[in-house]
Amino acid sequence: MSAPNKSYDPVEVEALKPEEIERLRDEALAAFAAAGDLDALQEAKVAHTGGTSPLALANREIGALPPHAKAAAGKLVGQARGAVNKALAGRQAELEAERDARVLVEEAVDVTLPYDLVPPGARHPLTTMMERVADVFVSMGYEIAEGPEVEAEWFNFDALNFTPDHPARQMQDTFFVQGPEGTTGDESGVVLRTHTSPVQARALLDREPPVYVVCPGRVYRTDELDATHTPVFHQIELLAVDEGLTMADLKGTLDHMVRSLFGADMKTRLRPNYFPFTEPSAEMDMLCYVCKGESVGNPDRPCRTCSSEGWIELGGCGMVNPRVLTACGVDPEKYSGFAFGFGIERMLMFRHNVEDMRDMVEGDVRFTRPFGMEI
Ligand code: FA5
Repeated sequence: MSAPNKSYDPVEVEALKPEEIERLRDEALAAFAAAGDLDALQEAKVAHTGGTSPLALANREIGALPPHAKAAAGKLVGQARGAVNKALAGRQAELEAERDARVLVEEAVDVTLPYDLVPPGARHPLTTMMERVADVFVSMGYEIAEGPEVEAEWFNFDALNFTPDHPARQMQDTFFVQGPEGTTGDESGVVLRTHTSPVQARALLDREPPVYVVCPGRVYRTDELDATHTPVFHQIELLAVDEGLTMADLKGTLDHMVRSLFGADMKTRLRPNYFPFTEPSAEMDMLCYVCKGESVGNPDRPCRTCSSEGWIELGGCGMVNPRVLTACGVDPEKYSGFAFGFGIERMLMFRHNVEDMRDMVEGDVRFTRPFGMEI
């Protein structure tokens, strides 16, 4: 700001002389007109209307004038600043309109162009689910083991301690593969495997203990296709055989699996059951991952996922029956093992609220698309 204005005359203040104010105004108008784009206009705006611009500084000089001189000086500077702001707004509008018109041309989409009519494929959610489960065990050091879907009856039943008259062997449960001409279906000794457990026997015959394998695969049963059953479905089997394994190792492994797949606060429980190839055997349930058990006895908070039971049945498990170890050439005095197996369709149903298992086999992309395009 200038020194005190002794003559009290704004004309004597250099910055407030009318010709100086006009010059500053014209300079600003010329700068705005010359700005070729919005960035250049922004620079000109700061230079000519900012807090340290010459016109702003001139405006501050008014404060030092005596009262009678302030009005005329204020009018002079105010008119100049008004003209500058008006020119700035006008140029801003012009440049924005130019930019919008340019973007419309540059970014135009030709909606008449042909598009890719065949969308890229993705793996079926059952496959990704099965791999996700297998990955949990691979990361713990387990090896993937596979076996044939057309399986010898010996591996599917005998090696697993199914007695010759076990009901599961009957034609109403098992698909028998046609034998040589003149034999009945169930005399061929060949079946479509009814579970992934025969891979247990194959893995033990192929390897020396310790054995840690996970066996994902397709299995077959003579079940009717309905909302909760399909004649062709998927299971995942786990087998560990080593010295000193106990039910505690089985329980810890199951807990680790459900925590990895459903969250850190998950757990499992075991209920007594019977399988010929495990002794003792158990049915394994996992805590309902939706209500975490809070729906039990709580009518205000019903849970559709577990029908308010708090637990979801997952599959079967147990300690490998010593008879199975013996049939596969493993010394049951030295080694013990645990195994478990469960259905992937069932896991997909409750993990993603799928109400009807038939949707998984009908091949309608409206079912698979919400699962994403995982390749
Ligand atoms: C077995 O198959 C045993 N092998 C599991 C096992 C492995 C027990 C290792 C002990 C040790 P189960 O018959 O209960 O058990 O079948 C296991 C799972 O397969 C069931 O829990 C269910 O989820 C699924 N499942 C059975 N039948 C069908 C079907 N028709 N459609 C879809 N899933 C099915």
